[in-house]
Amino acid sequence: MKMVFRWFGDDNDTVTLQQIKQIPGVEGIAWALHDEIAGDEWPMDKILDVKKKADQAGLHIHVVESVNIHEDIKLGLPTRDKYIENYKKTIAKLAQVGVKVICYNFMPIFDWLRTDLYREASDGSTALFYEKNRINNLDPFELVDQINANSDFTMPGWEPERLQHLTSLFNAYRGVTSEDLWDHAKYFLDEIIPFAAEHDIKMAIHPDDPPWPIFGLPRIITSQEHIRRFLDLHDSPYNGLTLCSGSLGANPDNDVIAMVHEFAERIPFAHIRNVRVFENGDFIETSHRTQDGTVNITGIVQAYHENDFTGYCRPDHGRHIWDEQCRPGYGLYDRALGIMYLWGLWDAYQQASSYQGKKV
Ligand code: CS2
Ligand code: MN
Repeated sequence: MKMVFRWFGDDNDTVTLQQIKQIPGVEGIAWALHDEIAGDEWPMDKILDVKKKADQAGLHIHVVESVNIHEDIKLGLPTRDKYIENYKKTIAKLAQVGVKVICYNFMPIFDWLRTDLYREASDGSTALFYEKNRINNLDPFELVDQINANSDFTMPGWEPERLQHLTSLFNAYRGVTSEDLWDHAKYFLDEIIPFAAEHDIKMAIHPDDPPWPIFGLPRIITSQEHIRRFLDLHDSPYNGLTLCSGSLGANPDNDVIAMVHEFAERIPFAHIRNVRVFENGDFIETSHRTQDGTVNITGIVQAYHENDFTGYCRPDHGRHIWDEQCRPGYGLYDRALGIMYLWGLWDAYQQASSYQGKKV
């Protein structure tokens, strides 16, 4: 298991590369050019700038999260070919600087969705929270205004330039069904996966967060069955999965341990984090510890270990603790604690298997 840490760049993150380097066992960053608009070809000078900074800090840049997909590709519009060409050009450039994995998602309009960025727990910490009933009754425009008013950062998936076109985006999706989305995903994969394979870059689809349709928009990467279908759309080791335990864990019907076992060969990137799901369907992000949420993190790490997982892993989100002022979900402290929990579990399984004479 190779540990990485998400980094949003010099101007867009409170966490520094040096701090990241000081977390035990972290060898690289999961990064992106966050000011590039989905569909545009990434400029080489900006890619090299990130590489230079990471090199200086002693961290690698093997994992990109995310190269976002233009809505026209998800909508299956004729203009998609132009954006797919740009995507390929970006892949070719990333291959040149040693990138191995590209994480991306296929969610219409919105990326992750929460109703509250700073929900306070009884211990005074705050965390991302999702109130199911409120979403069911909420006008998406209101939510976009609230999210952007409450964050000092540009948040991936919530870029103001993109969301100012919200009305036309909603109109464009009118009548687009989940089966259409499957067709459009297949078209994308058939174009991109052979190209990525030639460049030895594994594409790693991130599940939908939360894993169910929102605001009448279809969502398809939501369950074990759907992930199987997605991986079968184009059967290649380069059509891979970012298995995010927190996104999928928001639906208690999802058995993430079973997914690790079934898809192990196709997981170049693991996101490991916990959530607590309540009876009414609300959920809050918690510490990584198994007992603190409803996702069995211990069992998940065990499953990765049993499958001799050699892919990249990151702690995904964290709470905001010890008065840290940071991007919502992306503070230093709780994610660093999460990493130490993951290493603790991993090393214990490693030790136990070596004791039993198994290969370590
Ligand atoms: C991430 C997602 O910050 C987050 O919630 O887990 O934004 C993730 O990076 C994307 O969905 C992957 O494309
Ligand atoms: Mn994730």
